[in-house]
Amino acid sequence: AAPVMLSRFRGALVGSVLGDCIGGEFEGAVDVPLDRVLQHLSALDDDTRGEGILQYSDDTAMMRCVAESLLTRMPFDEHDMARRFAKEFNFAPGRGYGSGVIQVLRKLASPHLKDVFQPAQVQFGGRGSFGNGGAMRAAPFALAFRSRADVCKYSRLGAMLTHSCSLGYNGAALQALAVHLSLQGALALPKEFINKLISEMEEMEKDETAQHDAKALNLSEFPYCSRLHRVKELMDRNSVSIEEVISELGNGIAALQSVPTAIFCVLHCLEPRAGLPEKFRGLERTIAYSLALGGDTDTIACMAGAIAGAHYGIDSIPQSWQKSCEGVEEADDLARRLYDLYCLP
Ligand code: 8NA
Ligand code: MG
Ligand code: MG
Repeated sequence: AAPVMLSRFRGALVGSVLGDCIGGEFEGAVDVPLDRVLQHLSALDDDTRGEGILQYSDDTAMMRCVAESLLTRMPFDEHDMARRFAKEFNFAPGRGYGSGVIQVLRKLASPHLKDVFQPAQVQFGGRGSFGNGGAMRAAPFALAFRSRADVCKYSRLGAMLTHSCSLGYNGAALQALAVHLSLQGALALPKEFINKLISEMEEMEKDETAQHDAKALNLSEFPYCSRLHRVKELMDRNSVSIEEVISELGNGIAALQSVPTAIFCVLHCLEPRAGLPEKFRGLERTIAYSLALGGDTDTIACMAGAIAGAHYGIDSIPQSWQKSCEGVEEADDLARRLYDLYCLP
């Protein structure tokens, strides 16, 4: 039976945290043999392992700020969200933030700052960041709003607090939309799921700024749409190698090289896959597969974990995995509170 909506909400935020915590092991690794991934995952089942729980990184730290801000200041309060990002960074600066975003977070801490979008706009010579930091924290927007238009609008604004390049904030909107559609059961029809994302991104990428940024970065005219078309092509193929996924879609810290990749991981793992244990259910397969791609593994697994968690629900996530990761209970609580908000008339 399909999971009920509350289970999907909880699965989305818990799945996101698990991807971050479990994926942290391989962040930045060029080559991650599947054996090592499976070893890492089977250690989660071992109660006697002495390593303690896996810590979350910037991905979860900022996702929690987004959720808390949405819960207290619906629909969106940029000052409140910016303040939470700055406060969290000041409280725990060592969570693996990108080198650029640290400068923005320091400026956001200033009580004299009037325009909270300004620090992000001066990044990278005024071009703004195209990193995946807006997308990695976007899942709560998918839970907070009922309409796709609102999910898009507010996830983009939320990302713009640190990522003013359209590749950065449009990547956040793509991730939020993928989680949103998944919550509604849209992954039952994978082709329609990807087609819907393509048509949403066509609208977004028609925008003058998006066209300008794509040109300035030497990308194709509709960068996300063309990646999503590649996702669709890879979906149609019987066998796809890890190397092909990396070269066609990427595994890097840019949103363009990681959000479509995370979406592909979810779609590819809807069915059992050779090399992955038969006992693995969908979310376990998705996270395992995301790690095997290497690169920005915590963030790709975090984004794929949110989309997959929204599809399979909380009950599909092994208890041993949940117990092994820092911040799972808090994420679960945030998801329940967002669900309560969603149920209000
Ligand atoms: P960000 O905004 O600092 O962007 C990350 C990086 O992307 C920057 O430091 C730059 O190198 C590059 N970049 C972004 N925009 C531009 C641009 N317009 N021109 C040139 N270079 C650019 O941080 P973020 O929040 O987007 O973070 C992205 C990822 O990096 C996250 O996964 C986060 O965890 C972080 N990170 C990655 C690693 C790793 O080894 N892969 C390590 C630590 C942190
Ligand atoms: Mg991280
Ligand atoms: Mg990362």
